[in-house]
Amino acid sequence: MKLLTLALGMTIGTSISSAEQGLALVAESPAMSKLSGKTSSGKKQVKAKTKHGKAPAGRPGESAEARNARMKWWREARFGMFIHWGPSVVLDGAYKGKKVPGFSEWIMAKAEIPIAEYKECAKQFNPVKYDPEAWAQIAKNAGMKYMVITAKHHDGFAMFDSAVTDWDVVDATPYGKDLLKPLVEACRKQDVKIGFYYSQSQDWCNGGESRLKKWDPAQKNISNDEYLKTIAVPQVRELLTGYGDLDMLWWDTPGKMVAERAELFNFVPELQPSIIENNRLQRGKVKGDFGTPENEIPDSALGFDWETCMTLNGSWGYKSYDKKWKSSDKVIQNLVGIVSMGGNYLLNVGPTAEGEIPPASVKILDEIGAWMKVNSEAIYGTTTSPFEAPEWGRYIRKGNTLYACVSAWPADGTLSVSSKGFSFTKATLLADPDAAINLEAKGETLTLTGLPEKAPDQSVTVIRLK
Ligand code: JFZ
Repeated sequence: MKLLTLALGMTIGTSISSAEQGLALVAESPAMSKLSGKTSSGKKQVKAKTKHGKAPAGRPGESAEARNARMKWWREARFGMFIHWGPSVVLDGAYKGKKVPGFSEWIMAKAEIPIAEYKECAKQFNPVKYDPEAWAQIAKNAGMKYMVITAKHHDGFAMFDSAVTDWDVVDATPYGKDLLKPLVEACRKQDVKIGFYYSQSQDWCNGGESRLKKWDPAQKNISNDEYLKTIAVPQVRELLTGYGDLDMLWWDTPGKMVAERAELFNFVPELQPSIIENNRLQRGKVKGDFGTPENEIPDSALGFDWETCMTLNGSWGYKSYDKKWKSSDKVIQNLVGIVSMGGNYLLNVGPTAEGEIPPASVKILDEIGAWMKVNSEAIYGTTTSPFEAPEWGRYIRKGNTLYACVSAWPADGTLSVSSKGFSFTKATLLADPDAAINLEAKGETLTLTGLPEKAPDQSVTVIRLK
C-alpha cells in the first residue's frame, strides 16, 4: 500500500496492479474516449485496484451495450447518500455504562451482548421523528442523486416486515411500521434513486455468520447454507418484490459467500433487470457492477466502475459522542478527488433512534449543497481527464470541456493548465462567471492569467475550460 499526500491535503492510498488482477470492465463514458483515443484516464490502461476496489465481473452474459444503458444513471450521478440505521443506535455507542470503541453498528459483537439483551434495544427503537420526505430533501439539497439505506445490517434486524422472522421493525418495535417503504416513496417523489444495503452472510441474531467469534449460546449454529435458505434468500426476495423497482442492492461482508452460495442470489437480476449491485456479494469481491474501495481515494483511474463509501465522522451508525466530523471543505475535496478518478462518492449519515439525521451532519451537507449549486456541472456526468493530477488540484472532464478544480489557489493570479488534445478558447470561473480570465496557449500548456487574488470558492474553485 502506497500512501501519498497530494496538494489537496488528502491522503490517498492505492495498491497498483497484481498479476492475477485482470481488467474485467472499462467504465468509460462514450464521450470521453473520442478525444484521446485511449482510456478514460488517457494514460495507458493501468491494471489497478485499490485494496477493496477489485474489478467487478459485471453480469454474466450481458452485452456491453445493455450494461452501459443500465449503468448510465449511476455513472452520471457521482454522489449519493449512505444511511446506516437500526436498533443499535439506541445504545448510543455504550454498553453497561462503558463506551464501546469502533463503529456503533458493531456494538453487539464488540461488546458481546447476548441476543436476548440486545433485542431489548428494539423495544426502545421508536423513531417518531422519522421524516423520510425530509431525508430525501436533505440528500437532494446536498446534490446527492441516490440513497442507500441499511435494510438489514449484521445484527440481523430487518427494517421492514419480514415473514421469515420476528426480528424486524414491525414485530419487535413500538414503532411497528415498515421504515423502508416511506423512504422509497419519498425518494421516488423527489427523483432521488434508492437502493438497499443488505448483509447477506453475517447475521448475529438469525443464525448467519459472525466475523468475530460467536459469543452467545443462543446464536444458532445452523449452517451457512441453511441460513441463506431460511433467512437471506427469502428476505432479499421480499425486498425485491415489495417496493417496486429498486435502483441498487448493496451487499456487504461476503465472508463465507463462495461462488455456489452467491449463485443463490441469481434471481436478483431476473426479478429486477435494471438493478445495480456492488461487488460485495461473493467472496473475493468478484461479482457485481462496481468496486467498493472503502475510505480510499485512488490516485489513478481504475478502469472499472467504482464507488468510495465514507462516513461523515468515525462511525457509520449514530453515536452522539463521535464528534470527529469531516469539514465540508474536506468532503468537497474528497468528492472532487473521487470524481476526477472516475468514481462515485457514497457519503454516510447515521440517524438517531428518534429518526433524525444529526444536525451536525445536515449542516455539513448544506454547505456541500451550496458548493454543488455553483459547481455541480463539474460533477454530474463527468469523468477522468487525460492528465495527471496537477499540484494545485484536480482535472475533471466532460467531453471537450475540462474543469480545472483548484484547491491551492495561486497567489499570483496565474495558473498553468494541461491542454494537450483540447483547443480552449474560453475560461470561466463557475463561482464568478463574469470575471475576465486571459488564456495563453503554448505547446501543450495553457496559461491562465488575471485570476482574482482570492479564491472565489472557499474549498475548491472550479474553472471551466471550453
Ligand atoms: C462494513 C460493515 O461491517 C460496516 O458496519 C459498514 O456497514 C461498512 C459500510 O461496511 O465494513 C467494512 C466492509 C468492508 C471493508 C471495511 C469495512 N473493507 O473492505 O475494508
